[in-house]
Amino acid sequence: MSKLIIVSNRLPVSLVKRKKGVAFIPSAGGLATGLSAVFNPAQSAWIGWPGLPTEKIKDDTGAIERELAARHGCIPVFLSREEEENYYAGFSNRTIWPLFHYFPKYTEYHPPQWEAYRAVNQRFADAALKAAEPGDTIWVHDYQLMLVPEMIRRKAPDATIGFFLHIPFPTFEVFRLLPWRNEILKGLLGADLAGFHTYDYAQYFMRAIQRLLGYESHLGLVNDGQRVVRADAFPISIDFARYAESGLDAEVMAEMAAYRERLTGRKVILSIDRMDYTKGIRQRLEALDLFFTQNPQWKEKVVCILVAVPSRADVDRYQSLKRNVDETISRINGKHGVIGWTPVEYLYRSLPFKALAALYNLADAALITPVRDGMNLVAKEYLAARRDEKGVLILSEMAGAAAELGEALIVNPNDIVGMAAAIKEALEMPENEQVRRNATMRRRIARYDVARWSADFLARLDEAKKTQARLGERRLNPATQARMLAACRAASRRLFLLDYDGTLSPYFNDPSAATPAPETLSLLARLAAKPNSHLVVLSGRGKDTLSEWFGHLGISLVAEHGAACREPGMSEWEVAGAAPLQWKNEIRAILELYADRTPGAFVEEKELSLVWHFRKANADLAMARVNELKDNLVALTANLGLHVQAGHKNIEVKVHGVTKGQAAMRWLGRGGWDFIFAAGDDTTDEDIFAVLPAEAWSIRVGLVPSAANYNLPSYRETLAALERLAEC
Ligand code: ADQ
Repeated sequence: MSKLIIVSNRLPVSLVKRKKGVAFIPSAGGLATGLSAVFNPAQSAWIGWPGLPTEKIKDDTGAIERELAARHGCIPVFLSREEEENYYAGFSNRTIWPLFHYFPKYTEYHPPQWEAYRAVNQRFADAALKAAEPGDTIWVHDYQLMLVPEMIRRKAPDATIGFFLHIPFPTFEVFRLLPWRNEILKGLLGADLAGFHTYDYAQYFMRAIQRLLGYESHLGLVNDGQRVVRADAFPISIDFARYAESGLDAEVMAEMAAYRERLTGRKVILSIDRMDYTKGIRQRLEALDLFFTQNPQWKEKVVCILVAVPSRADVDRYQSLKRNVDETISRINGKHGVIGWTPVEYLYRSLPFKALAALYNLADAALITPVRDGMNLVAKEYLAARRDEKGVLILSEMAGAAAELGEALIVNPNDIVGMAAAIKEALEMPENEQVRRNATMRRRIARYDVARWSADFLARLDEAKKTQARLGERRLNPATQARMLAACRAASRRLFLLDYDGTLSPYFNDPSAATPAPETLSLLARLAAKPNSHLVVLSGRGKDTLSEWFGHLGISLVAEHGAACREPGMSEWEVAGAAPLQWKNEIRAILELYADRTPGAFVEEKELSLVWHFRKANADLAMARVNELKDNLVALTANLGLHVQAGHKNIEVKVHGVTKGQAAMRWLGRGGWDFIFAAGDDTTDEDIFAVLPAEAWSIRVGLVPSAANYNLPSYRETLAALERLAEC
C-alpha cells in the first residue's frame, strides 16, 4: 500500500533531555496540528529533525530511531550543533526568513551557511529517498527545505513530490537579491506541485521563474521543457471544530471566569504571536500608546493582554527585539498606568491549548498586525473560538489571512494613527455588527478547515501527476519514433509541414538573430531531396526573410502565418485574398502607442498583418499591457473582418481567415500523401494540426496540451527526429 511521507524541518514530536536519558513531547506550532489530519503513523512516515543536537544525544541515536519509528511513525534526521547553527539559525533564519518577509536589511548572505543549507537539505532528501517506495507521495514543507524536491527528483525521476511554502514568496525585486536564487527555484521545480498560501505568492513564484530561468507558465502550469510543474494557492487553515468547541470546556470556562473576576469588567484586547520582528509587535505597541493618549476616556476600562512565545532566541536579532518589546511595554505601563490598572499585561511564554482558548473566548478584540506574515493562524483561531460570533478582529493587510478575512478591520501595520483609530472603532463596534462580520468569516473558515486544506493539496498533487502523465503519454517516445520511421520508409509520397521559430530554432531576444544554422539548412535540404517528398516551411515571418533564408532550398514557403505562399519554381509570392488594408493605419497607431508605453516592445508590419512584439520587454509590464491591448483590439477589430491572435510573445492583428491551416490546405488538398509530418510550437500551428488527417504525424513542440498527436520537449528533440527521418 502506498504511503504519505511528510518531510519538514521539525518532527511532530520533540526530544527533550531528562535527568535519565531523553523523552518525547509533542512539538508546538501550527504545522504539527495542521498535518495531524492526514498523518496516520500506520500509513505514513514523517521525516524531520527531532530538536536536540547530536552532541546532546550521544550514543542513544539507535534507540531513539527505533522508538520514533515504533511509537510515532517518525524518521529522525539528526543534526549537529554546527549544522543547526549554519543551516537552521543561519541560512534559514538569517537569510531566507528575513528576505522572504521583505526585510532585506536584516538579510545576511554567507556562502558557508548556504553550503550547510545544501548539505543538510541533501540529508533530508536522502532520508526521504530511503523511506520512499514506488507509488508513495512525498510532501516537503517550508523554507528550510527548498532544495529537497529537486534532490529527490534527481534520483527518483518518477516520484510524486509536493512542496508547500508556509511563508510568503516575495516579489521579484526582493527575491532577485538572493545570490542563490536560481538554485532555490530549480530546487522547488523538482516538485510536481508547489503550494502557497495566496494566489499572489504563487504568481510571484511563477514570475521569478519566468524572469530568472525563462520558463513560461500558463494557467498555473510551469513548463521547463521536460516536465510541467503546477503552482497554486492553498490557504492553510485550522482545526475549526477544536477551537469552536473550546468555549464549552469546563477548564476553559473556569479560566475565563477567573480572568473576568480579576479584570473587573474591563474590556480585553488580545495580542498573540511568536516573538518575531515580522509580527509587528513594536508598531502595535506604539499604536496602543497613541490610542491611550488620544482616548483618555478608555483608560482603566481596557487591558491589552500581550502574549509572545519565545522563538529563535539564539539569533541576535530576536534577542534585541525582545529587549525592545520589554522596554516599550514598561514605558507604556509607566506612562499610562495607575495603581490597580496596568494597560499592557505581558506574558512571554508558550501557553497550553486551554489557556490560549480561554483568551480567545474572552477577548473583545484581537490585534493581529504583522508587518508580513505568510498566513497567520492566530487570526483564524480567534474567530473560530467565538461561538457567540462576537469580538472584533483587527488584522494587518500584510498577512496572507487578509485575502480571506476581508470583513475584519483591515489595517496597515505601519500606520500607527490608523491602527489607533481601529482599536477605538473595535471597542465601540455595536454587537450586531460584530456578529454580522464574524458570521461570514467563521463560515468560510469552517468550510475550508485544515483537513480540507491538506486533502485539497494532496488531490491537486494527484491531478498534477495525471496532467504530466497525459502529456507524457503523448510524448513522441523511441518506440513511436521507430513506427514513424517505418511509415516514412514505406511511403510513396511524403509531405513535411514545418514551423520555424521555436520548432527548428530556439527563440532569441532579437528575432533577426535566429538565422538558421548551417546544419539546419542542410537538414531541410536533405529532407526536401528525398524522393517523392515535399517540404513546406510555414512561418509567421515576412516574405523577404523567408526568401533570404530558404529561397535556395527548392522548398515551399508560407509567410506571415498564411498570408503569402511561394512554391519552388514560382518567381513571385502569391498573396492570399486582396482585402482592403486601410485598417492598418488605425491599428498601427494603437500598437505604436502601446509600444511607446512599453520599453522593449515594437511593431512589425507584414503584408496582411501587424504584429506587436514584446519579447524584449519587461515580462510583468508586458503582461499588464497585453491584457489591456487585447481588450482594446478585440473591441476595435470586431467589425473590420480582422482577427487578433496571441502568438509566442506577440499579438498579431490580421485579416480574418488567413491561417497556417488554410495555407497548409493548398498541399493537403492535392491528396495522395501517404506520410504527413507536421511540427510546430505555437498556437498558430494549432491551425495546421486542426486540418490534418487523423493518420498524420503531428507534433507540438513544448509539453503543453494540443490538437497534435504527440509532443516533444523542445526544438532540439524535433531536429533530432527530423534528422532520423532525413536518414531513413
Ligand atoms: P507562525 O509564524 O508561527 O507560522 P501563525 O500562523 O500565527 O504563525 O501560527 C502560530 C501558532 O502558534 C498558532 O497555531 C498559535 O495558536 C500558536 N501560538 C501562538 N502563541 C502561542 C502561545 N503563547 N502559546 C502557545 N501557542 C501559541 C508560520 C507562518 C505563518 C503561517 C503558519 C502556517 O509564519 O504565516 O500561518 O506558519 O503555515
